[in-house]
Amino acid sequence: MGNEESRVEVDTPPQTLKARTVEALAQYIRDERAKRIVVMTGAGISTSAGIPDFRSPETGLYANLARLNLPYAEAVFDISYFRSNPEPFYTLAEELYPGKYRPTITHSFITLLHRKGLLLKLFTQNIDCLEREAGVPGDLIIEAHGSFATQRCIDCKSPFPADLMRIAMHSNTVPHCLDTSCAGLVKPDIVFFGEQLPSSFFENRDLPATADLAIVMGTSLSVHPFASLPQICAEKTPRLLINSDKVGDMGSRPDDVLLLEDCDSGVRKLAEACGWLDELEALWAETARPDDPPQAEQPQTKKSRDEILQEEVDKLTKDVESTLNLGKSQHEWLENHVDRKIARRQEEEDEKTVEQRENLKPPDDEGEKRMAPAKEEPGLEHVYPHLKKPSP
Ligand code: CNA
Repeated sequence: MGNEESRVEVDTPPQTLKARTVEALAQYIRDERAKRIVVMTGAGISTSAGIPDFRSPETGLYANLARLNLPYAEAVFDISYFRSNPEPFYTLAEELYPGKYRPTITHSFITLLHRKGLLLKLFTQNIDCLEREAGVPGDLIIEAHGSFATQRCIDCKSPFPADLMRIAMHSNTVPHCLDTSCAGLVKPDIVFFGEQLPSSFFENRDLPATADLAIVMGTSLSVHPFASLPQICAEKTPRLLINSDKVGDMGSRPDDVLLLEDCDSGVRKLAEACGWLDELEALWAETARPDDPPQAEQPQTKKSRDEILQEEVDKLTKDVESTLNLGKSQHEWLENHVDRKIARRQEEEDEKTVEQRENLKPPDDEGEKRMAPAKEEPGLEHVYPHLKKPSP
């Protein structure tokens, strides 16, 4: 992982900041010119809490789920696949279920922005609810990909009680609709590929245009429509990226600042430059729980972030393997069966979509769905045309 402040690749000098540096950005904040900050986050802000992201090579969940013979790694969040085989999702869900993890200092940094009256909105793709646990008020959070807060039957859409859901999660069983005439599968209101995003996303998606600073952290900016949010900011609005690598169009504007490093160290740098570091550390200390190892002892474990993540991923992988518990031949049968079923359903849907398009009016924003990003491994592109990489 790099630990560098990267220069942007544009020749135009910054228009709003004095320079494309954290110090210049901190000066902008100290001068009270950033009073409406939008923050956009993804799985990378929670990896230091012990929750693996999707796409980091080696430690990401996709890299590890791929070896489980799922037809393709994203199938675990694919609604069609879930209908046929919900167990892999439930195994993952049990791991991600709120209550197990402590928020990171990056989450606390967002809380600090709120306490200072500077947070306009937090757009998160995360489903772990750690922002809430860190103290960011719910009305300032747009959970673009939903959350574990509520759940319902995927067929009749009846809500399912939270206490029964908790029991199902902890006992590793797949819950079904309480209406016995339906008995459909129950799923937390997490947005799967192919499902619509919550209306709150569409109601607030233009907000970044009114922001005076955008902070993008821990996301590969590869899942649409979330990925286009930073582009909604006005051209002169400074945008800060704190991420292991450069993503999206970040770095292409004159007032973009890139901190290509760990989120936690990045927010500490920014907080220090703003003169807030002690306050931030104190705020984060409030999130410690009695059973967390004392902070002084943490370095003695001598485990790197990657080692901790790898252990977490190995455990998850084992759990999924044992939950699936299918013989090879059963597995092949299931995959073929599911593939054929998905293909048939998709063909029917494609026919309908073509018919609708031919009739027709342009797609409306409200209908926008969470799009699976193009993927590397061979898979179901023939079934899901939207998974195909755009030709160069
Ligand atoms: P992603 O595609 O896995 O990308 C994560 C990005 O963060 C990558 O660019 C990594 O290089 C970077 N990264 C990872 N760790 C760090 C770190 N410590 N410091 C700096 N950068 C880091 O994840 P996205 O959020 O972009 O993808 C969207 C998916 C992931 C959403 O739909 C989420 O629901 C889903 N997800 C959420 C969680 C969670 O809730 N914690 C966990 C795993 C996946």
